[in-house]
Amino acid sequence: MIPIKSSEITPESVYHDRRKFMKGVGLAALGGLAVAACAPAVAQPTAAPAAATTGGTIAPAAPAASGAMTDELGDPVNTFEEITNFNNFYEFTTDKEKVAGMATDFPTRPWTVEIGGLVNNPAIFSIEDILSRFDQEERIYRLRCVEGWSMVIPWLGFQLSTLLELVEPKSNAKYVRFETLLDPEVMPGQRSNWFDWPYVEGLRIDEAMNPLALIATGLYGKDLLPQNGAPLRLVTPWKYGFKSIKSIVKIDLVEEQPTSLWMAAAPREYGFYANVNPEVQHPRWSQRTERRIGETKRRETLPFNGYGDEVAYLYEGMNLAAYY
Ligand SMILES: Nc1nc2c(c(=O)[nH]1)N[C@H]1C(S)=C(S)[C@@H](COP(=O)(O)O)O[C@H]1N2
Ligand SMILES: [Mo]
Repeated sequence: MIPIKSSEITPESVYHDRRKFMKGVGLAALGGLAVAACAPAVAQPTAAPAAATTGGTIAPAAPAASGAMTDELGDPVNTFEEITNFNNFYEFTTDKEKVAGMATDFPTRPWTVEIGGLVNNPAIFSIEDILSRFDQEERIYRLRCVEGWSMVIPWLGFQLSTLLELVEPKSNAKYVRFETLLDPEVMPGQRSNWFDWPYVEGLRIDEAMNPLALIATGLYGKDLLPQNGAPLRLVTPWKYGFKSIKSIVKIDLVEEQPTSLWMAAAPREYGFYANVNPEVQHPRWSQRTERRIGETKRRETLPFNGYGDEVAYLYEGMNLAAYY
């Protein structure tokens, strides 16, 4: 992970520009699919907020002057070009601008995901099963990488909670453990011993059940491309981007807290919770600001990446500084 240069940091408050956070906004229903397939310039403001939020008022989407797609704070979505050509996917390369080219031929069909561990109904789903069983909806989320950059991405996907409810976690299941495909033949980065492959990530079960936690299968109304974690990846927008594990083949309900690839690789630098927190600095750089891809000025990083109203309750009583 590349540290940001301190020269790039412009400590300038963006809070006063921002619209008040509105629950549910930016969570467009399936109806948004056709809209999302269009270029942002012709898309309409987000319609029909999803019913399932943590409660509270569902406000209408903030109309953007240009009619462009925006998140609930009014920030425009990044372009398809940006989202699909600037990637972290170490199974291919650590060069963000080369992932797309190297992943072009990554085979995402056939694909199965196995869901097991401490569940009553273990299952193996093909990607076709997943796409036909779970209604896909559009969700516009900010993605904040621990390295200090961010994007706004119009994902297509479904709530992780619906998948977990289907397999029925047992009462002793405390965590969800996710695993990426292990295949050094097609993922050349896995031939390097720098990391303990496969990529693993985890969530506490209540985090996984939170309505914001999404399994993404597409973006901009299209199937995910390999560089973004095709055919299915996790998205937890209140956490640093490394939690949103790509190209998942296995999901296990477990009793013990899983050790992620990053925790194993650099335990002093990457923790299990990894909630976006401007107050807690990475050992090698500050997390106070971030650079939105496509912009030059840095903006202030928001606690929980701006999703505190939805998720802060999960961490009540915890010393967040200790859970980087
Ligand atoms: N399997 C796997 N998942 C991964 C990564 C990775 O290297 N391998 N990188 C993570 C990091 S650090 C980030 S910031 C996001 C980037 O997602 P994007 O390329 O779709 O923007 O993916 C995350 N998921
Ligand atoms: Mo990241």
